[in-house]
This record gives sequence, structure tokens and C-alpha cells, in this order.
Amino acid sequence: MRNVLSTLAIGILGAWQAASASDIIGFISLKGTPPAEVDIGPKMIEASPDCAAMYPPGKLPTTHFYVVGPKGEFADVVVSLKGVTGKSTGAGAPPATLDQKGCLYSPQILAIQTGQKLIVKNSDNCIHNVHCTPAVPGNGERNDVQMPGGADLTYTFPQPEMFLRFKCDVHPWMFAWVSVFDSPYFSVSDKDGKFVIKNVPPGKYTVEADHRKLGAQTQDVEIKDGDVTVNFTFEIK
Ligand SMILES: [Cu+2]
Repeated sequence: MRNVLSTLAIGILGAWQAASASDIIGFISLKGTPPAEVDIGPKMIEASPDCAAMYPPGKLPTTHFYVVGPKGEFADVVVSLKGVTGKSTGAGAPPATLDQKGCLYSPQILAIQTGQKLIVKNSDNCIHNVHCTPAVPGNGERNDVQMPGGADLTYTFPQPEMFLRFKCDVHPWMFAWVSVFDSPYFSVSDKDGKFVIKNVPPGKYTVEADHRKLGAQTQDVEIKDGDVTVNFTFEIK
């Protein structure tokens, strides 16, 4: 009897596992040497000494187009499930945050859902001007001044859009790129090159990995009965 019950329990557990959502996990690497980053120090000193004063002498920032670790760990790649739409849970999701720190946006690459709040903060002791310039109709352009210590600004976008641009008209080197998805199934690779797309329902999908400078790659996967690993390699030719 006991055996029958435990067999039954294992059977039920197995069926439940087979039908439950799984994670798509992976590692993104960059092969080859990316072009040198642009030194934005001289622009900063010229246009805005108050920004330059936020850094130790000789340690002014560069652009961050290619964020690569010592073993090719490739950060800031936006990974999503291609063609999955109408699944946004953005209205009920916790807000995402975009900060302005040291006269740079932080992070510079991020991803949110349609309808999800994006809170923009000013951690600097200087004025910024938050200017989003969407390319997809329905996502409205906005241009807001934000004083030091000023109230947070809140943005939402109704339409999916890749790399929607935020810039600052006061500091012409400041950019952030916000990708907007119509589902919660996306991730941005971290400094270790890792990403996780959580709780994907069973099914067949095309996983797309998109880097702002190097473009998109895809791989097909099937979620059946457990987590799936998908790795991508980008190459500088
Ligand atoms: Cu600014």
C-alpha cells in the first residue's frame, strides 16, 4: 500500500513538474577584441566641470559600449523570447529603476515590460534633463528637467520597442537604452555574462540575444520538463 502511494505521489509530482514553468539560463561570451571605448572626459571637462569634479583626476569615464570580462563574459546583452506578445504583467510588476550618477545613466542597458513603471532618479548634485525619444508609435516622447534632489520621474511605455533611447540634453554623452517587452520573459546579461529568463511555460520558443552594437542572434529551444541552457557567442570580426 505504501509503495503504491509513493509511486502515485511520484507520478503526480512528475506530471506536475512536466507541466510547470522552467527557467532558460545561459552564458554570453564575446570573441575578439572590441573597439576601444571613447574617452568622454574631455567633453565633460569642457561642457560641464561640475560633472568632471565628481571623478578623481585622470579617472574620468569612458563609454560602455562593450562590457566584457577577462574571459569574454559579455554583459548588457538583452535576451528575450521572440514573438511572445500580449503576455505583459507590467502593470502589476515592481517598478524598474534608472539612476543618474556621476553624470551617467545607470544602468545604461535595461529592459522592462509594457505598462511597467520605470522610475528615473537623480543621485547627482546637478541638474539633468531626462529626454526619451522612442521610435515606435504609441511610445510617447518626453523631455523632463530634473533638479538635484528633485522628485523621481515615472515613465511607462505601452508598445514593445528595442533599445528605446534616453538621453540628457544638458550632458550630450549621457545615454540609456531601455528595451520594452510585451511579456515578462526577458533578461539582460550581467558582468559574468549570465542571464536567466524565469518561469517560462512549456512550449517551443526562439530565444533572441541582442547587443546594441553587434545585433541579434537567435536559437530555438523547447521547454518540456526542466530548465534549459542556451549559450550565445558574439564575435568581433
Ligand atoms: Cu545630465
